[in-house]
Amino acid sequence: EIAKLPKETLALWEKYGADESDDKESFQKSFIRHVTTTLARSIYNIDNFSAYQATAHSVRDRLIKRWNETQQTHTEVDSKRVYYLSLEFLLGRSLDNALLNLGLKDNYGGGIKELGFTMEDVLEQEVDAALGNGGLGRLAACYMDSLATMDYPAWGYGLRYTYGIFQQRLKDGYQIEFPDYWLNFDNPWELPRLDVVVDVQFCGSVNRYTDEEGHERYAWEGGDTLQAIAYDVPIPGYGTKNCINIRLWSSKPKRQFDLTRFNEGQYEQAVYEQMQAENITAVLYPNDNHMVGKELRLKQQYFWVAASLFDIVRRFKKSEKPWSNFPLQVIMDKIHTHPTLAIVELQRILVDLEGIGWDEAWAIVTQTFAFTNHTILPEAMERWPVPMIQYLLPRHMQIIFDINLFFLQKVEKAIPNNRDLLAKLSIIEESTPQFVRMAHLAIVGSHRVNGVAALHSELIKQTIFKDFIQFYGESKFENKTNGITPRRWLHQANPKLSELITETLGSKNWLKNLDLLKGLKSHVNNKDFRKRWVAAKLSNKVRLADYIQKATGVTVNSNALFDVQVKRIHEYKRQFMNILGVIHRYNTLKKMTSEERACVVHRVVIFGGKAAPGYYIAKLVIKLINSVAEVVNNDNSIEDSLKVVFIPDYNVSVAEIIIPASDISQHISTAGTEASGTSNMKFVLNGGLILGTVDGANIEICEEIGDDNIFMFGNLAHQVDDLRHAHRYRSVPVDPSLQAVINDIESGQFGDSRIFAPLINTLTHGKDYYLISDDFQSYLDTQKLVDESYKDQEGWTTKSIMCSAHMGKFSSDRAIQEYADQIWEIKPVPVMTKKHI
Ligand code: GLG
Repeated sequence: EIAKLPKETLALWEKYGADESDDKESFQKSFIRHVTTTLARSIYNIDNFSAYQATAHSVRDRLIKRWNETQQTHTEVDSKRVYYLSLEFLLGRSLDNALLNLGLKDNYGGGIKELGFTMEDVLEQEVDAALGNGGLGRLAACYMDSLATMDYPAWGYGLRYTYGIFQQRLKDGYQIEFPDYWLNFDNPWELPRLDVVVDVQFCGSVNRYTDEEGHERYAWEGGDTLQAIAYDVPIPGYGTKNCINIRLWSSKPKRQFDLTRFNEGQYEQAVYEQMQAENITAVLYPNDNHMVGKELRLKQQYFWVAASLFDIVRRFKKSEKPWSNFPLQVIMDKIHTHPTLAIVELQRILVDLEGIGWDEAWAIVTQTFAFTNHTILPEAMERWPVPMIQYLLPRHMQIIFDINLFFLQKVEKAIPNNRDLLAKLSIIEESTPQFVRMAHLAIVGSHRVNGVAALHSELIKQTIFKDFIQFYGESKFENKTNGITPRRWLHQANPKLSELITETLGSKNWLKNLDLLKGLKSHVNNKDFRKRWVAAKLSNKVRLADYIQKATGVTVNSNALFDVQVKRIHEYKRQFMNILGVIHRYNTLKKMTSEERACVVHRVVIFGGKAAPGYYIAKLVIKLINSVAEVVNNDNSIEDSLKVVFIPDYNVSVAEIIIPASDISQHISTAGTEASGTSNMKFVLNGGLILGTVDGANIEICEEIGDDNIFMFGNLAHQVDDLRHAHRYRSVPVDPSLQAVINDIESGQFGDSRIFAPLINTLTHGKDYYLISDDFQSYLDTQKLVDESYKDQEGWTTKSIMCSAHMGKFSSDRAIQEYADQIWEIKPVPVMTKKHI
């Protein structure tokens, strides 16, 4: 119960609740206070890690104040909030980001130095919060940064996995996985809200009854109940007092112990139940763009949406507005199909618990949800077996059947006598067993659907969602091109370049309005500016070379062209094509004379990325890269003209080192397969050029920076079907250069060729689904162009500057602004006053 404090205490609250200031001395005081009281250490007993913890706690104190003020303001204003439902938030490290966003970096940096530490060492101590697989999770993190920076009343909802994405190590060139127990030490970036607890029910049965007014109602009864506990993660905006919240749920058993069983001597059984409950949020599924049909995953999804919706509904009910206002107060963006059960859960809350009629409830539900689709790959489309849902969520299954029935009735009415269309649109796939098509449910239950890049948003209308256009028309479907936050991906990751840009443009305003980068164009011929631009890149390359040395033991030359491909390992992303190209390059270099070799551009080819633990072919690609690296790096005959490295355990903080150091990065997915890509944006923003296919956001990047500043190649999306058809039904000869590379591998040049047979097989007997052979020659030709361009260092520098200068569009601020204005219909709520209590 909330205490009713006498008015006289107010003065005390105001006096003592005043902000600690942000100057150097205040930081030092709070640092020492946290060392002695929070950590129970002393000047004689403090290492870099404790220094990190004390610094983090000092920042946390300030964060929490802002967070509190923001929440109070949002409650007072009570305007429409957006809820970003994402199973993944790939935040990476928080300390540096918080220091920069709160404007504390200089004072804290100076302060910590005087205390005997360096900020660099301290920052290095932090473990990444890696609650995501790749692009989807990192996008969520960038969007939260923009939402906070732009003062939007927004919440993120996700799961607090005990184990984030696995740690990748290499053994004999193979990937091996280690658990990422990131909560080993206390996590200063979360606030455990042990008072915010939600019961979540599973299994049980549905009983029909008639209520007092004679209406037929359904009650979901029995089964198991678990508890969701909230952990809040404050997300500070840049240059604003606003600090928003990501609420992550952790699972816990409702009863600590089954006492009867315990008394009966069944101790293990009693503990087992506890373990089961804790299991739900134990681990992030390590699959990217691939669905796994595990029951535990479905349980995670329901656990998360049930707890989140309970919370959201509770917040709405506080305002005592009528239910019809719900969509005016709440918009939920479903990130991919993962939270689709939220549609069903909200309908259940409204109909079963609140007693609202079906149609009225359904109108509220559809107005409340928007759906962002992040992939077109069929293997990523979620489908859940009907019997599994029926068992875990019996009432939800009934509701899904009803939603489907009413939807198909509408279709039948609008387009009569088209059974084929009904079957195609149905939420239920009539197989044995039946399946629920989550994407269909997501479309039917949302008022808006969008893709994440122009091409992707077009393709979903032409392929996976084609049949829905017949019924809904085009207007329900639209595009919102992804974006990235310039605060983390330039300002934080590339301080030298950021400083140069700020100096050149005369202010830091570009960090909040990325279009201002255009101002760099008028400096492109300024000698001093160009010199500093090149120097920044070189120092980033030296920093990466040091990292590579430490992480892999390979020495690379910072003056060579750094050629990077870092992202999840996936056949559609074609790291395989890259390494096949490397083999081609290597054997070409070997055939050259020393004089000839003296004229070629030296290259360091850098790979990084994790493969899903069960993805055999992707793991074999890693092995091939490492086997090639082993041979190439130890071959003195090519005189350092080529080095190949695989950087292990690619994650957000490693990306922050790699991206600013790239000369060229590869985004070479088979056309039409990469929904957007976001690392492409990060590289170009940092003045790195890209070599890419006509796919995802590459296309829009090209439009912005101009085709002189990008290397594009390969077949186009609309050609892919025909090419695949040709591979399937005619025997298409393998491209001759590719065949030569295959022969090299098969000759044993890179070790036992039998190891790589399954990989080669995907090209030869396996119908080359990702069209490596079709694109190979144009890939090699374009690589040659890259080399030629790089020889002209002045020309390259101009391109590099022009690249950054034209990247304004790809700020996540632009993306968020579009979502806010066009889909979510929300307005900023800035925290104006300085409150302390
Ligand atoms: C997806 C896609 C990426 C996309 C990202 C964010 O594969 O192309 O950039 O989401 O929208 N599943 C993903 O990671």
